[in-house]
Amino acid sequence: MLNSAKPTKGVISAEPEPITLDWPATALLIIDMQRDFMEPGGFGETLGNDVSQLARAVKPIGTVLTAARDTGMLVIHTREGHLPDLSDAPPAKVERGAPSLRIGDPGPMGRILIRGEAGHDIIPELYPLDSEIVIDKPGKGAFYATELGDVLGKYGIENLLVCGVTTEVCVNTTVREANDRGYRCVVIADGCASYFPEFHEMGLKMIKAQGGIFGWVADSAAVLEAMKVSTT
Ligand code: C5J
Repeated sequence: MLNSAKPTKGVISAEPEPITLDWPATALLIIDMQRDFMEPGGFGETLGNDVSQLARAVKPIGTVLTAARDTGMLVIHTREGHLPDLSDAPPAKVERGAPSLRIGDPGPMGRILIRGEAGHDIIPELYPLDSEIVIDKPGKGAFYATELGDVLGKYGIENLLVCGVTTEVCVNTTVREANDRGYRCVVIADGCASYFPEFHEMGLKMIKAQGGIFGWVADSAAVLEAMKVSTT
């Protein structure tokens, strides 16, 4: 093609500093926007959390997801959960604490945090298209015991726009894993949320501190702006 109208690069106004991304080498990675974390009766609530704290991330993620779909960016969704026989769930995880229901117990949305159950599914507002990739992960990090690294390699991805829940748990763990593997991670601040607002703030600060020790942090508006006005 002689003159593609599609911008290939964009500068995101991020912290600790702006970052230029090559769009064909960038994927949107949406972490664990599952009913089990977002809705009453799921895993998050069994741990004693106020799940309404997470709702604020849905709209910003939706705007970036729409832009990613419009521009043909690779979109990857993750889901935390376990096989029905719990063979991939370490006892140290299942037996921990004193939740109202444990992983694998029957709950109002099916068995808690089990693949294939209603609670394990992604919320309707952000439901993956058939063409999008869904990575099932047994851990907090999206690279541990998954095919994510292979998928990113296959598509030539070097940069990740990361959002989802929760900021300090699965988002942070995944960003740390990705950073060690050489990916540039831009975390979408308002596209992440925590049951603990102070952990959300600190989780973002930990990523962007020390010159961006784990990555960059930007609002969804800055990401959208870069996708729109990027240089060719
Ligand atoms: C948690 C997650 N919080 N997706 N999982 O257990 O952050």
